[in-house]
Amino acid sequence: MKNRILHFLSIGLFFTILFTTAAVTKDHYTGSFASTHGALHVVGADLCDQNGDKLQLKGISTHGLHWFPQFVNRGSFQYFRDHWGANMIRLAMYTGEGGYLSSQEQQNKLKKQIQDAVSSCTDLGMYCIIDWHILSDGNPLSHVAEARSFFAEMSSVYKDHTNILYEICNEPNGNTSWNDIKAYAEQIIPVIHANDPDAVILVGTPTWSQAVDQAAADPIRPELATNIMYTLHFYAATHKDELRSKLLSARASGLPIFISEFSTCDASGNGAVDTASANAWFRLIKENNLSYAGWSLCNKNESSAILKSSTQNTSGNWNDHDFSETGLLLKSLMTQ
Ligand code: IDC
Repeated sequence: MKNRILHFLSIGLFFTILFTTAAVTKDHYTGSFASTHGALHVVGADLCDQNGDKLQLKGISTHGLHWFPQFVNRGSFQYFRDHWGANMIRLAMYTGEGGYLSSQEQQNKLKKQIQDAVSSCTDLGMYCIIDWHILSDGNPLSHVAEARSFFAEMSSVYKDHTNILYEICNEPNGNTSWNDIKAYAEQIIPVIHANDPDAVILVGTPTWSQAVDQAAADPIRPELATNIMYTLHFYAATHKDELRSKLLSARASGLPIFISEFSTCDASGNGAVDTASANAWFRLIKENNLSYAGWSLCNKNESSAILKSSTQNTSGNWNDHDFSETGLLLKSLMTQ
């Protein structure tokens, strides 16, 4: 009898050791950044982790998911995590320009891409922004019904994920006023928070997400504003001291700001890289512990492309010489 008990105990011990070892191996393999930091919260003007400690998300933005899907894969994300210290990927899903709103088939394709990219991020222990990338459709109210159903679906699928952030309108532009954006956000925020009450939501601001002063003067009403941040985007060769001051005063007034897109060249995504202005932005980002995503993960022949146009590998088997000037500047920001 005693021998049989000992026998069972040793089998038990064997399996405990086996499973513990497997768990440790898997944890190491997948990375544990996002599970260690867990659900994010906005406290005052800062992004904080589940323990209330300030957290900076540092990431790469994809180019349009429908234009450069080949770079949106696990190996590529892992490269940025392992070599540049990225802890987040932003998935730019254009709504116009042949993107999500163009056909049912395109919607299905893009949703499948998001699903795959989210599971890669989750496996890699990275945070992930799902970006409703309005651009030529300048006013988010023009497709509010489609946005509602998209975010209802996403937040229901990902309600148990703590690594997803929702960016509800990339860059409102044209005649879109802050009131329009607020009217839109006040419809979309409750849809997401109904499924996932703590989700962090990024709200665009007027003039291609630059007018954070307007948001600071008239923020989203407090009962809806839990875990809301406001986006500021910059292109270093176009946007300089004036926008930097705008950011600093909005932040000083308590507005939580997230730089969900930026690059080093001009606002067309092309033209000369402005290293001096980029470095001035990087100092500001560092001093204020701001979260950011660099535009963009592709090898298009334009200066904002992170990879050189001659780089053919798409799956993260890269070296420094595969990256453009923008790519290497972004690396310097992430690794400094
Ligand atoms: C640009 C891409 C470019 C593409 C164009 C489509 O870099 O390859 O042809 O969109 O209109 C933004 C936008 C972002 C732009 C980028 C550069 O969020 O979609 O990407 N930019 O123009 N805001 C400021 C600059």
